[in-house]
Amino acid sequence: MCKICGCESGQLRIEGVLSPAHAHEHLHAHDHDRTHTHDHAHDGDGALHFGDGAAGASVPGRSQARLVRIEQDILARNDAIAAGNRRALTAAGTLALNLMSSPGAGKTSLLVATLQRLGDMRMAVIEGDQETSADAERIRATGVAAIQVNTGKGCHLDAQMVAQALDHLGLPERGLLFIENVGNLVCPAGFDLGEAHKVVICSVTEGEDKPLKYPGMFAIADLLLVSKIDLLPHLDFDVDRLIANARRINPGIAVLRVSARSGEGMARWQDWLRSALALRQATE
Ligand SMILES: Nc1nc2c(ncn2[C@@H]2O[C@H](COP(=O)(O)OP(=O)(O)OP(=O)(O)O)[C@@H](O)[C@H]2O)c(=O)[nH]1
Ligand SMILES: [Mg+2]
Repeated sequence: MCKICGCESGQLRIEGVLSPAHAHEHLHAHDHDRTHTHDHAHDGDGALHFGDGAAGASVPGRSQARLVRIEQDILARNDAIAAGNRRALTAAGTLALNLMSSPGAGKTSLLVATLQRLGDMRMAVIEGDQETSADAERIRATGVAAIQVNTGKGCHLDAQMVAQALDHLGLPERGLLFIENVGNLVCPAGFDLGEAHKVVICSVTEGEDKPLKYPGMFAIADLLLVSKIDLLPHLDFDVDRLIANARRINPGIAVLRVSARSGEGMARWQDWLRSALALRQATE
């Protein structure tokens, strides 16, 4: 059970080249100061299966006060692990971005187009979805390393999942780490992963009102990518109204308009990424 949003978090699976079936619980103490606990089982097909771990089992019937305390504990624990991730990423000079959107807004398509254009940079991708490795396979087809995290019934990535994924993926030193969160405009906003920037992607087919209806996501994002702008000639969508609504929630949010399909806006997005990475390295 996800204590924050009430969705069920079932078995977590992180793919990779792993040892045969066994299950254990352990504490990782990393030399780069990331420390976390988890329980997981490696299965025969190389996938890594995780139990509820930090979240624990569901607690139906407990008092509201206790639920609030559990939520606070989970978020505090998540924040501590996220801080460890952030320290490791900073030490490696890696710029990590947490890409969030509703399902199908174009996160993976945008990533594929981005990776193809930034071939000179060190990059890696963590893909979050409830099921399938389809998005990680799309990323790997570009030649960039990717690992798929399947959250089962869970609706968001958390910091521990990212820490564990990085154990298998490795950090792209002095490069870019893209984390594609589970498609969901609500719950991913609540979980710090240790990223440098949160990026919200909103496609032009979703309606200009999304920032007002889902303010939490737009409030915490540093950058709004308005995606699929090649479709605008076929729609009534008013991009300026979307941006005005986003800035009612978050006056400082940066905005870029992009199309993975036509390539429009991709140069500015690449510039934004290169500048953010340069800034990160200048402040190391
Ligand atoms: N016209 C147009 N279609 C796009 C664009 N980007 C993505 N799509 C289409 O939108 C659909 C969803 O794209 P994905 O990239 O899989 O979206 P996603 O956000 O990664 O989806 P989830 O991971 O399932 O949440 C696909 O049919 C894409 O072909 C774009 O720039 N223009
Ligand atoms: Mg995707």
